[in-house]
Amino acid sequence: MPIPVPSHEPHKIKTVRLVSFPTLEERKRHLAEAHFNVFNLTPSQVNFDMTSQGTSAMSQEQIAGQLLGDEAYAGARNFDNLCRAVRDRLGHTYVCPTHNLLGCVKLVVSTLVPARTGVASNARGLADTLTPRAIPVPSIRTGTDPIFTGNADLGRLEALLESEPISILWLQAFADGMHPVSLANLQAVRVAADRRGIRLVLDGSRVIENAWYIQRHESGQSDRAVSDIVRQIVKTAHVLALDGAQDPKSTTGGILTTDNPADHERFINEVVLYEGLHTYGGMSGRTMEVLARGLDEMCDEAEVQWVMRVTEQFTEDLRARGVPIERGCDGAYLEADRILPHIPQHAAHALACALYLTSGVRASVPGLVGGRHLPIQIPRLAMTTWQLGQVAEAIANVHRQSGQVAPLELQSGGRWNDQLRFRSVFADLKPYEFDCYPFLIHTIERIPDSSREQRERAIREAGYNTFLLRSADVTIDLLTDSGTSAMSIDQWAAYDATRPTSATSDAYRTFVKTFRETYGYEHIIPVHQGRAAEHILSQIMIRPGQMVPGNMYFTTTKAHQELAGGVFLDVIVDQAHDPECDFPWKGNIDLSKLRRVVERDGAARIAYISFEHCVNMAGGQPVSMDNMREVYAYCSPKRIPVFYDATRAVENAYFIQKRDPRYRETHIRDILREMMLYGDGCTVSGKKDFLVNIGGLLAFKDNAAWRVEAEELLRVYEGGVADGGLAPADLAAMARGATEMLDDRYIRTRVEQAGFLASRLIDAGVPIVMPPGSHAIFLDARRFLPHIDQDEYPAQRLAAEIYVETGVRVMERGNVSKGRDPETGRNYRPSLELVRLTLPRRVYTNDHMRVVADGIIRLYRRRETIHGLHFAYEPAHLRFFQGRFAPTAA
Ligand code: P70
Repeated sequence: MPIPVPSHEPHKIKTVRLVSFPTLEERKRHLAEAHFNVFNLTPSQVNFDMTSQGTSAMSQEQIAGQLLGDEAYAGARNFDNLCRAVRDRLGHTYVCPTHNLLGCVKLVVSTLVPARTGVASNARGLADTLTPRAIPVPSIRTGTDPIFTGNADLGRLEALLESEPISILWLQAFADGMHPVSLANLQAVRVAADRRGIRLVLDGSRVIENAWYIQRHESGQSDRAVSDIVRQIVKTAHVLALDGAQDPKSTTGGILTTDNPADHERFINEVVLYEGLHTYGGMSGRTMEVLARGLDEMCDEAEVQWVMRVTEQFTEDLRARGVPIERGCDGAYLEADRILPHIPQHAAHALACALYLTSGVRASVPGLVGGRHLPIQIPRLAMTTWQLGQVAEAIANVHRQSGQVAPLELQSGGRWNDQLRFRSVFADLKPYEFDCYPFLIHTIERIPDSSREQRERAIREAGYNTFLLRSADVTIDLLTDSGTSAMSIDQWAAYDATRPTSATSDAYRTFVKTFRETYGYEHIIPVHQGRAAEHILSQIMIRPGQMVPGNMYFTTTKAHQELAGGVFLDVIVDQAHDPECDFPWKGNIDLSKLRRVVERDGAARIAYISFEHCVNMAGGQPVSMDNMREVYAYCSPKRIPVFYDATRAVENAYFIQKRDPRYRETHIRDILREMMLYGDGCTVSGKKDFLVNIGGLLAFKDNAAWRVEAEELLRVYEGGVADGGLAPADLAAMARGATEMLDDRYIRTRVEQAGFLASRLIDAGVPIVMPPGSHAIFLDARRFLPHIDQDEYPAQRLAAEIYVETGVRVMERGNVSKGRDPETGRNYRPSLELVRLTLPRRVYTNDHMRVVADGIIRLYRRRETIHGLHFAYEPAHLRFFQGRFAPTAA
């Protein structure tokens, strides 16, 4: 059976690395300071750094391994682990650790290459390191096979072995990044080596990519797993050298492996001289651990297929745009001489400068001066196809104007590309603007795949309730956006750097300072999550019998208002209850409804206004700036406090920027400050906008008495006044998240992801709540399954069916959630019978969204085959969490 190719990443994003987008002016300054050699730019001066060595996204297991390094000088457990991984995955018995690939080269040369002998190789790059040592590196690459362009020419090899003193054969899997080798050729070279009694050394740093090529293109190999082919490749060589910063996705490190105890003995006797000791070889314990875990994971079939699919797509994209390239194992190698025929000298450097100047993308020229290619290498797993599509556009943009690219004048030279300094001018080129996620993937978490049979069993065992599924059975989890964000490495850095205390932490001070600035509110009180703030606010503000008008209820908010003796009154605009109406401000308060309440009962009967941004239960619908201003202007003189549930305030600010022309040019941070001006305080579940996994706050604009009361309750119910029951590290992560959430580019891509998913569903006629919300898409189950009566819970069944069809987990928001009327015992049958697809922040890509949409569209096409449910077990309270169901007969 041919190996399946995944249609989305077989992982989700665990942590992200933020990308800054330097302006054209900044790029000009940086480029001049770098002497027109982009090698001299730092990653913070570029947006996308197109190099694949040491830049891969690690797995969460690898990053966790960093702290498992046992940093012993001799015999570290990490080394045992590394040896085990080599035996299990590569098949070789002996491992000599090195600090990186050059360490491997050094040991091989000093043990197996006697003076005045040469190394026959298919890789030009090897000559870069061996010719300076006066070791000849005759090329045995044929270039005649249309696919396996890295194959050795056996005839030439025999002739060389006859005529010259060749001590070893050094083949590189995917020579120079562009030339794969076939298994048959590798085996033939091994036979030739054995005949002469010399070693075949294989540089397997890109063995995965080469194995994939063999699987794809060599006859008889298409059914074999990459892991299987990798072992065979390795076993064909006498010695394997491997760069830890390539396929195993470490940041550095290397290994030299063999089955020959005598060779191993030679290596470890040399390693003490050049590298370290035979059980660490110049690597830290943590690097050995990361490398070992990387070796364990690098043959994961789905991951290999995904990475190679992305590379194929990228190179095909460039070819389709007419850009002259060679397809590399990890990207596209631009043919600079063909793109810039008018620039005879240093064309690859000139192209690199033009690309950086116009777009901020860095691609640099490696090795010795003289190459004609500019490699655009894709960091493994670190970029989305959306970003790569734009990198391809940025390259095509330069290609279209290649006639205008400025030549470089050599100012000072050298033999290596990194030494060159140039003089040049800024050519008048049209820049390329990126519009994509402003982050790279830093670590990933693999997601489970499952068969339809497994999912059918899982949902039956969960009583057709998605809350009762185990996440191990879920492929894409759209249950909630609460506490599910991917934190950035800056948040992690702040988290790890926090000095803990049960008194006042530095993190608390930073937290208070940050949110004073963010909201313009004086009193900032930390709580462990949103409902804790709702509890305290309700207790200090509500006197029994008072009313709390608000823009649609939220479950926890309303529960705490009622616990305090308050009565919630819904004063949201009527449009909010109509899923088909596409009014842009469906979160607004209907002022006439509010006025009626105040005029009827008097301002003193109103505890406060409960005003939620991007109203969750209405479908993530925003409130307009005018509505906030008007409500505040009406309430303030009457001494009716206005409290925001600002949980999704930043997303609301984005809608104001997008939909209100007066705010089009206003930064999100300034829109948010104005929004908060029209309130007296807020509660926030930090698990949403703040990009953290736990946390929240309660804030008051200027009323110190409320603060004193709130802190009294905080001490009794939550924790210390300076931590609210959170670890100080969580406060640090929240403060850092609060600066990241205000990035205009981030929030746009965040909210527009919901729009992307929505538009695919809308195009296929799937009924959803209009307009699409900020944090979620809501399917209208009544229109999706009109043949199922509401008392047979269409939204509940639809949520279960989506799971069975796609492995995607979503949430019912309809008759089951609303519950029964205690008077009559009947279901409330709310007007909104919805299924919520909620989008975690920075976790899933548009490729994930595409398969979510496709699955739901498939389901929609066969909707009449779906039937209802009845309760098998119905809890008395909040039945949606624990309830169990059984299908009704067709
Ligand atoms: C969700 C989550 C939480 C939330 C909220 C708004 C607008 C307050 C809170 C509470 C989690 C959830 C909660 C209850 C039922 C289902 C799901 N919303 N205000 O998935 O904050 O959870 O931190 O205590 O959306 O929508 P917290």
